[in-house]
Amino acid sequence: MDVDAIREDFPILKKRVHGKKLVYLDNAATTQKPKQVIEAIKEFYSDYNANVQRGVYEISEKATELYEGGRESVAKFINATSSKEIIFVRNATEAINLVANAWAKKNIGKDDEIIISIMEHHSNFVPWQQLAIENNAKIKVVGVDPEGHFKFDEYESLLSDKTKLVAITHVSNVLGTITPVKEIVKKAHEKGAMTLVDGAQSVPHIPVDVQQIGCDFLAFSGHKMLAPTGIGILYGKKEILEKMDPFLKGGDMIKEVHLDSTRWNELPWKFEAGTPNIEGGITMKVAIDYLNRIGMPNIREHEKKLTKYALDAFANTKGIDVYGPRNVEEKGGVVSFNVQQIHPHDLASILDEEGIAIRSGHHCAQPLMENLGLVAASRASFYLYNKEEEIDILINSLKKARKVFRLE
Ligand code: C6P
Repeated sequence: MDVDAIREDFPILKKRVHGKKLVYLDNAATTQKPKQVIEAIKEFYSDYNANVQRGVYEISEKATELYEGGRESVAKFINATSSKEIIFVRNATEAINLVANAWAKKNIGKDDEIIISIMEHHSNFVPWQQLAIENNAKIKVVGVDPEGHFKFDEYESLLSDKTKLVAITHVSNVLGTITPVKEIVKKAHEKGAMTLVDGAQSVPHIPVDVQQIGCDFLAFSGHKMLAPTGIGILYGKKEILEKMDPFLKGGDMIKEVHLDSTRWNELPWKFEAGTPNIEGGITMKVAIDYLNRIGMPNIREHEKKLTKYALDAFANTKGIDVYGPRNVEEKGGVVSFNVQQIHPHDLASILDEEGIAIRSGHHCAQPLMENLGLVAASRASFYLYNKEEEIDILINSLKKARKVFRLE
């Protein structure tokens, strides 16, 4: 991978912050956009901006064709059997809420059980917690071991005939833990339970094949994989989506409307009420083409190298606690840490002065933070354009911060 050449495609990486070169290490929050994506957005608005699925005129037909091309490209990227299985939504959060409202509300009742893990992002936790409260169902939570691995034995012991849904993250946005989703799905299906995989932190970083995993639903966001904000994806197995009623109702999701009845549209449009994020759908293809040109296995290898480099560097720096697995085979490109005696928010401000962007806080995973006995943590997360020298800059700045706080 020619990282220097890749960096040339990302205009923002040339930016200076407080007079320093931007070191962007917050890729789990959102990724930067290559000029190919930025240009494609500009081209849409300059050349063929029109609504989709409606107009019988040239530019609307072009917009529709490219928007649907985006869907095809997503389907291929995750190896869905058909583009009918790809629903465009705003983000991973909306994708999960769609399943909660359009499937779970009807299918999960009193005393039924939903299994999640303690690592879930609030997006894959709050919808299930609230549904359980509304429908008198129960939430069962799989824990992690001291290194942050998913406790598979505990998961097996929680599964029962009452389990109706297993909703699990593929990669933790805090610990970086990669969960054994294929095995998790297999066990859930043996009990007749449905499965949802939160792929927000996996699809952008590791090759993901929904047929191989076998999950019923997969949720992820375009903005974490080079595409713009406001476009997300719900993958669902066709036979399941077909049985589900729509979540949002209005234009586009209908076939026929009469005063006293409505017939729903076919998949996938049944779930896409109203005017969608057209440039988002179109540029999903541009983003995916970019990732495919570099190659997802190469991106994964690159992130493994960076993560190992970061873990070794942290281990060789005084006064730093690191959370999550140490073996990069079991971990995505996410390293959460604390500098002892410095609050993560203070640290993030000091790093900002050095041009370094990291995230600090609870990372929208408060149950996990509580479980780890932490109020907050700092997090560096990597992508295809990051370099080892950026990790050196981070480590040097952490040392500087320790000096500022008179810890060295
Ligand atoms: N995590 C982070 O900094 P949205 O916001 O809908 O695009 O993605 C939600 C989401 C769901 N699951 C996981 C595992 C996630 O990490 C996220 C988003 C960002 O960690 C923003 S809080």
